[in-house]
Amino acid sequence: MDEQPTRSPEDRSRDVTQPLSALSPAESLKASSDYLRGTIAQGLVEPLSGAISADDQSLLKFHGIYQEDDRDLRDERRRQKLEPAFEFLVRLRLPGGVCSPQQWLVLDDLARTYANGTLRLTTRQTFQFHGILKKDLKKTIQGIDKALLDSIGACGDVVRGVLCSSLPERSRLHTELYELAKRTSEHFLPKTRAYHEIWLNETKVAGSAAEDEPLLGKTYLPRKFKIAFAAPPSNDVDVYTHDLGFIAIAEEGQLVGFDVVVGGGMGRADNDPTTFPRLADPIGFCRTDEVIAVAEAVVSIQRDYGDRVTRKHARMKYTIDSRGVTWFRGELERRLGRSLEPPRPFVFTANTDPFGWTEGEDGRSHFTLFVENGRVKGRMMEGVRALAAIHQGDFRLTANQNLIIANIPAHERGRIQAVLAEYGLDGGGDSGPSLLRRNAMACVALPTCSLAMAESERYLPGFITRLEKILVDFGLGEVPIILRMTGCPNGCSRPYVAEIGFSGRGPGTYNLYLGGGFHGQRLNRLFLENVDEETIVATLTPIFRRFAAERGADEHFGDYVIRAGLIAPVTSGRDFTR
Ligand code: SRM
Ligand code: SF4
Repeated sequence: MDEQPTRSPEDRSRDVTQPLSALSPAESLKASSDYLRGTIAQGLVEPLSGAISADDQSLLKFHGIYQEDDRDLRDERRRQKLEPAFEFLVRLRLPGGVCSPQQWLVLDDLARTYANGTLRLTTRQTFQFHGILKKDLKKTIQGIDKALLDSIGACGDVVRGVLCSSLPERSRLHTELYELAKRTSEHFLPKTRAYHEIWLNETKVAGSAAEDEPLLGKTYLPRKFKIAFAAPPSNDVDVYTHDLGFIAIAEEGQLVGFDVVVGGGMGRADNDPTTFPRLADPIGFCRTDEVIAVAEAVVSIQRDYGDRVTRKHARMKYTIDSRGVTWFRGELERRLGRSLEPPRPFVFTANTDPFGWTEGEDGRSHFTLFVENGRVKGRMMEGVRALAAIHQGDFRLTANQNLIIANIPAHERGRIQAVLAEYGLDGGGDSGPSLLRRNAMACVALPTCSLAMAESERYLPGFITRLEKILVDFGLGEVPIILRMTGCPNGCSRPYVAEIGFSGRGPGTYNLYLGGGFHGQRLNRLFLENVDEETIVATLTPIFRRFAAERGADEHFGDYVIRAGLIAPVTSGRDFTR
């Protein structure tokens, strides 16, 4: 583990110089929480309700847990004068998305025993359990701990799980990036023992008032903070949507360092132009051994300058938007004590996953399994369980909600293929689902997400069936088009970089966005507001027809709608709301 980061006396003084009363209520809650303990332990054993208090719900997020309720049952329970069907989501911290087959088997057991019998692979390369009751939360976390995994800092105002390109065919580079993602994640882990005390029965050490968060202090960060490592030509982590991104630069096959990009994010609110998605800006190049120092300096700037008064303005993208990239670079260089070299050239070609079999440089094989919207359930869940029982490599979750059965020794490939075939999971190649479906993503939304305004995960598969037919009729079945959907404007499936994006507005209605960059390099723009499926299909059909007739060689759909004058390109975050 890296040395504990420290704050300078100047940084530490920030804890006391800002009067908490002037800040958002979330700040006082964090400050008075005794380093994220609150009254969570008491709330867990309170027998009269399946819920816990509102303040503890906010603190629970730092432990990787959200309180939700089954929204399908809301009306009926209200009629019966019952409290909502409260349940909890547990999100693991899994840097780089890698786990062992043994860990998979434990998680599969936990999903069947305490959750809703499914595993959800998220857009940030980790697992979520849905539907856990309050009484089973502790047992679930203890089960996760037994598998040498945890959910610390998977949510909350901290550095979240760190992403890393999945790179099935580039074994050496993946090893290097994965190690860095893990180190970076560990470096920023909260230091409080609250998680161990509450969930794992660790005894609080007497006099632990001396406990401290050396880097972040007791108010942690103003808001969530996301980091990703990408390896061109693959942008499978959508690096520009991150607060901080590291883009691997290789020379003569060797990793020499990273281009650093800062200030990305997707979240926005409807009818509030002060909120907008934003893509990260390049600010320089750093050597591989400088990654942690750069990350720490960037995080410390956001700690000190992020907006702690207005929470919806608290992400680092707004800090950079308000103060400017030049200011940010200057502040970063001041904290680093040196100038950053200019960014180096690289090329991204796609943000999707290569499906089916690939072979790594070391001769090991990898199979990328398409998991529709990340939901592992039913026959697929049985199949992956059977794979986990014999697999000698590891599992790799992708940021596109898919699963790689990775590092299969040559002599084992036949056995793995046989299990894939037995469970009908071998259709990752050309015979499988359409390109549109394989490259699409939907966020969770209903029935668990408390912020959802429309369906997403449950709705997208059927909607895609409708679009697939239209695309095939126009001869576009083999043209990759990136389509993403969410049930609200928060952007959990990163819809604002999709060529076709949807965000839910209400039951059965969505905003339609067009013109995103094929490999995540350009935001899309609002094309139609608050429309239903019939309107969307009636709108997209003639656009697809024109695309088929007028498409340039290898032209992508997002580029075409701009060239054809159907929509103006978005050039900055603020421009998104224009
Ligand atoms: Fe998200 C909140 C699900 C990736 C932006 N997100 C939520 C919550 C926890 C709802 C809540 O606060 O009560 C959702 C839980 C629903 C459920 O029942 O599972 C939720 N987010 C997800 C996941 C599971 C979607 C998925 O289909 O995979 C993803 C879990 C990622 C993980 O493993 O950590 C997920 N969320 C994202 C991403 C994509 C990314 O990070 O690459 C984004 C956009 C990028 C960004 O952060 O800007 C994202 N989620 C949000 C936001 C808006 C943040 C903002 O800056 O405004 C919220 C709302 C909030 O934080 O207040 C949110
Ligand atoms: Fe929930 Fe909205 Fe995120 Fe979808 S985008 S999971 S509806 S918060």
